[in-house]
Amino acid sequence: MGSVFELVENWQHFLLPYEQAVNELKVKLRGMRKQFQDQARHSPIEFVTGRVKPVDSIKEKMVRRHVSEDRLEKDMQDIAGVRIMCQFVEDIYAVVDLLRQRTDMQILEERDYVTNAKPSGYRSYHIVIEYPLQLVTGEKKILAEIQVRTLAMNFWATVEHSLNYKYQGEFPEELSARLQRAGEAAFKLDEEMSEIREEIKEAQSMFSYRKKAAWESNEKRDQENDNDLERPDRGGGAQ
Ligand code: 0O2
Ligand code: 0O2
Repeated sequence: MGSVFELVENWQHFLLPYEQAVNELKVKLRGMRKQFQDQARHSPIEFVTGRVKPVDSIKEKMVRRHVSEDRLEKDMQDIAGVRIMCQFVEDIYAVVDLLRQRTDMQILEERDYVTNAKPSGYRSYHIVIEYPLQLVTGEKKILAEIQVRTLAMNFWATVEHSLNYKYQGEFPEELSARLQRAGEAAFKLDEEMSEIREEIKEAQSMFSYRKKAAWESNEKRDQENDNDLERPDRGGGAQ
């Protein structure tokens, strides 16, 4: 087995397929949102982000999890990571169902930290997929992790992640208890929002219908103006 430092020389080469996978997945998942919007339906996907794990984080996790270089592709499931943010807890499960139906990826594992929060207070739904990439050298299947969470869960996780960075995971007890309470409060907010979600969804679909109608009428007006300018008696047409 080569050392981590031998692999470092080739990080760029090693990570290239992961970059492609993250980009492709972002396009596909954002496309799902567009399709819902196009049909003036509530989208269970609010927004999508993604990243390739930074090399330093990969190296740190290799040491912490005793992952050898030759097992890296198989044992580190989140080198390619995509995150889907949703408005409501119910949307998380709708997204998971949509992902289960796809034929361009295969779900290998699911971890429901939405119902079963981690001891830290962390909530999210994790899915590990095998994703086939078309490379010039042929097909290559790689692992990727999709995290699905509400906006409130994302807010909590983002803040906790920064604090974790500051304290290197060694939180003072008081802070840790506060974070757990904040996690519970965020989940309470999600539950409250779920209670009124039908009303919110109805309002949003009225709003998006009006936006679409206004956009279409602007398009039509622009088209008519363009046609007018093309007419010779209006100074347009071939000169
Ligand atoms: P740090 O240190 O985490 O702040 P776009 O142009 O919108 O297509 P872009 O600008 O490349 O995409 O970034 P995007 O998709 O908005 O997401 C980048 C940031 O989101 C990363 O920040 C991560 O924090 C976070 N992120 C998104 N998805 C994941 C994921 O699946 N797992 C993890 N761990 N983080 C994710 P940085 O740049 O890495 O910096
Ligand atoms: P990053 O790129 O900094 O986000 P492990 O990684 O060993 O903890 P495992 O089994 O590989 O665990 O995967 P798990 O627990 O399903 O998911 C790990 C990822 O979930 C983390 O990635 C975080 O993105 C997120 N996560 C899990 N627990 C917490 C938590 O308590 N707080 C926050 N903010 N995020 C959490 P990494 O490896 O930390 O990398």
